[in-house]
Amino acid sequence: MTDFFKGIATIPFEGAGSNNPLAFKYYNAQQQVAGKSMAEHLRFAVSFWHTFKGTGRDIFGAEVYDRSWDAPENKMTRAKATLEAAFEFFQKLGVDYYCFHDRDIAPEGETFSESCRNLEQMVQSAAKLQKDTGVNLLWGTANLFGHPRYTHGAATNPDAHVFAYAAAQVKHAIAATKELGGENYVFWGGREGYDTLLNTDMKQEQEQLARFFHMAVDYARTIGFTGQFLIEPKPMEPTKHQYDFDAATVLNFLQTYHLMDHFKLNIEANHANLAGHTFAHELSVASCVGKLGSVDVNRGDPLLGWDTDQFPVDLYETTAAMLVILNQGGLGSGGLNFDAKLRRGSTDPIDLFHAHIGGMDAFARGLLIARKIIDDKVLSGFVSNRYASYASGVGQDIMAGKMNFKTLEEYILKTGEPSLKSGRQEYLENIINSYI
Ligand code: XLS
Ligand code: NI
Ligand code: NI
Repeated sequence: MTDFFKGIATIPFEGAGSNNPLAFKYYNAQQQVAGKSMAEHLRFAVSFWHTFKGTGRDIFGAEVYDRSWDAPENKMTRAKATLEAAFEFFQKLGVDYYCFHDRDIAPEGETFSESCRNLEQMVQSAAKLQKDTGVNLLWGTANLFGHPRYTHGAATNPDAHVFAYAAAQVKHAIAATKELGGENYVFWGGREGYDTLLNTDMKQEQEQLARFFHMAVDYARTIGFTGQFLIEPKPMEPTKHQYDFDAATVLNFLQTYHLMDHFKLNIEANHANLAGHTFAHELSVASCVGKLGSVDVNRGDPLLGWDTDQFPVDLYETTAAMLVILNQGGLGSGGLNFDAKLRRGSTDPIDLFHAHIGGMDAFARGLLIARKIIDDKVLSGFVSNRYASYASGVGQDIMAGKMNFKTLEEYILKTGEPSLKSGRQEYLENIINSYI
């Protein structure tokens, strides 16, 4: 193994009593929880962009991190070193998956062809590292937002030439994902949105986006890529209004443009909050209709209105998320991807370990707590009781389509006023507290 993370060994599980900061207190990969190992339940992935390409740069200031893998002058040598550092990190942390954008692992070239050659070369290196380590690709995606050509969007660009460029780029990104055995391919809307309606034809742009997705589905079929396509909703940033605003918006888009069969959703915690929703709400909207495919785990800051992408630590949040995930029987080919970055002031490579260990422990605890809540039927018992009136009598007839407004009026004339029953929110909150 390489030695980019000097002095850091493989992170062991030591249990809740340990005070070793470089050990898991709750995440025990092999521990069985309801018939599956924790690793199988959680399917953690590390995001290449934040963890290995993050520099600490923000809108007010320059790069702050000094990373040994980022030192080589030559772009491709630097890309190779970064990839090796990444696989050293995955192994030491003990995760089974990672995620990348095409331009994270391979630098943009002078020409389109050179960019493709760079990507192909890095895919070869990644394939070898995957084989040597057993770490796999959870999902691949294309960076359709960083380069100036995408200033006005990629698929939603008013210039068809840019649409074509994006299509050509995604063709290679899907092929790269297939080559590396990626289990999913993600579309996050990047710059697919608008800043002002004064220069924007919203209907035209959404039709372009739909065309783009159909082409992706068709291309995947021609090369035999069988991974799951995912769309990642986000309401704003970088554009003022993104077309993939939230889960409900994306589901409606998929329905409108006949794409429902081909896509699921990748829900991100911080994006949910930016849309004015809780993380659990967005997970539930997707899960309700069988469309929760994967999750980007992170957290925002209630005092900051942007995508701060902090590591998850809140047990109420991880528990609520794991309740949704367990109740739908797991994430299938999806996983929990740490789309999260260090704070600018957390400057050292060791901080990357602290951050991921904390996030993994927070989700391991969420898993254990949610499992117990489900086993004890504390919520499900209450909820099914709350809807019990639909299991028999008039409620059953309503759901079976046997009633109409006229017959229900007759029912009311006979039975009169319904009785008001408490929703017991505080009582339920106290129960959740007692499990955490
Ligand atoms: C940005 C998104 C991005 C996607 C991948 O806010 O979260 O990181 O996950 O393109
Ligand atoms: Ni994000
Ligand atoms: Ni994301």
